[in-house]
Amino acid sequence: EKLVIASNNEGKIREFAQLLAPLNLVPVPQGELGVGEVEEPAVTFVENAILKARHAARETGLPALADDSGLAVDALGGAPGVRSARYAGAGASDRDNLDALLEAMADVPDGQRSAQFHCVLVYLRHADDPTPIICHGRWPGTILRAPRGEGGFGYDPVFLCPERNCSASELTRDEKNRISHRGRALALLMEQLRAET
Ligand code: ITT
Repeated sequence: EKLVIASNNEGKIREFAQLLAPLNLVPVPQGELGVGEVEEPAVTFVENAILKARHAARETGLPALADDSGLAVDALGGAPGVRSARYAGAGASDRDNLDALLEAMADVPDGQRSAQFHCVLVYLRHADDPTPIICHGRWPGTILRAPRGEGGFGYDPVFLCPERNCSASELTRDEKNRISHRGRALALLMEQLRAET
């Protein structure tokens, strides 16, 4: 069965392709189906993910999976949070956002640089599904003082992953998927979907 992935973020789409490969579902990025972006005006990951999933399901007539995610830094009161994709302004690149974060944290001492990645996944069986499946994955770590590694996307180069004591960019895609916020949220979603069938 086809499943539309309600995202235009190539990093996320790559991770979903790998995470969903063993399943019966055929994930199709919304861009391939002509679905455009939607505003993400909300203050919660949950609301934004519902908006994205509903838009994609409505446009395609397919079940939809949306991911709203971000990095919450404790020393910054939870910023960039839901604004992670546009921390350095609308249309900012991953690199711009990461530089803005390092600058905002320049004076934050070691020992106070804790942060969490969050991923909220919303699965809609159809556009008007009254009971979406909503799953939340969390990944705690520490913000580095300079980028390390080439892999991943977004803030991965500055996120020190405590499980391996390396940056998220230095993990292989499989390793990251096993422990990340996205991997955890998707494992929870799969449990729920299995319980339904
Ligand atoms: P879509 O809405 O099209 O899915 P987006 O990039 O706008 O793409 P979000 O609003 O959910 O998505 O923003 C998430 C941002 O959080 C993303 O752009 C990254 O900067 C960051 N992020 C999320 N997951 C991440 C991960 O696994 N590694 C590094 N950064 C991540």
